[in-house]
Amino acid sequence: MTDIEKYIEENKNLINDFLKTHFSKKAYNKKFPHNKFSLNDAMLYTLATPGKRIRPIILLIAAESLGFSDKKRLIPFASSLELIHSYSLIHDDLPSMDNDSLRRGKPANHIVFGEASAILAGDALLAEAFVILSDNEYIEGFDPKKIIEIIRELSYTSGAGGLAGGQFLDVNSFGASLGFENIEYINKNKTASLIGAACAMGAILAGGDNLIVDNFKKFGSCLGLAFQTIDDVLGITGNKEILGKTTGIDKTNKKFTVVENIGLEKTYELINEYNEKALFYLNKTGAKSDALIEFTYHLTNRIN
Ligand code: GRG
Repeated sequence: MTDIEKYIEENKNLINDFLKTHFSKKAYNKKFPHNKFSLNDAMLYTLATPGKRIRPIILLIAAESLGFSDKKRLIPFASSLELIHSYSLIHDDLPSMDNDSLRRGKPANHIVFGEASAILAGDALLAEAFVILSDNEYIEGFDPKKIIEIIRELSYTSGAGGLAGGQFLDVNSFGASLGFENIEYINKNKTASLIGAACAMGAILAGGDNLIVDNFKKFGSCLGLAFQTIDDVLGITGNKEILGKTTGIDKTNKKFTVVENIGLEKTYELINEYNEKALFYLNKTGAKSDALIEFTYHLTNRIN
């Protein structure tokens, strides 16, 4: 295992432990005798299934690269990103969106719980992320202004200015042959914005000034563009068992990704360009960036 793989593994466990403990303290498991499952079951079905946890991990590395060493205090904020991400995956798989039946190697949320419950599980995860970000126990000792800043960052990114805005254009473009710039615009919003927010939140919590936060956000956004582009490549060349999700779904949905637009060879060049741009902005943050550089290359070489 490389150093970054060890780091990811250790921190993944901290995030998973936090999520388990947080939800065990909550009373979202109310069900009537005729109910087979609670809302808590539907939320945790997707949230607790092993994912790569890259968004929380990147918040941790960003904060640590600016010298914030009390990692335990960052874990709730980092984990809130995973709730937003899991909600977006649940909604993304719905019949009215990507209509996919496999996620993280298991039947998608709506296949198990039904469409209405899956929508509500997604909604509840979205809201719970902000319950975590404003929880007295977790915010203790942080400057309240910083907490408001991270809440603004994550709420803006989750809404029209990020995930929902990008997804709106995406699902309303099935069958349309979009040019490169429009595809990149969608990717920037639906995927890269959350990775940018993760970096910005880490920098804010570590006390970075506006310029540092802005450069971290740009670093994350470029990294996120590379991440989505790799996802599109894996959607064509990847292995369904390793990916844990359906391959070829974009083709089924008549969704034209960067790969159809510029071809596979140029797509690999584009991924390198995004990474170079990411590292350019990272350099401008002045942070101790070794782990983030390693993380960037780790993501580029991913197979799932
Ligand atoms: C407001 C109704 C409404 C929807 C929310 C659904 C949505 C907006 C946005 C979805 C955007 C989306 C799902 C983008 C795909 C991003 C992506 C590459 C997901 C895969 O992420 P990984 O590889 O997955 O990190 P794991 O399973 O490892 O966590």
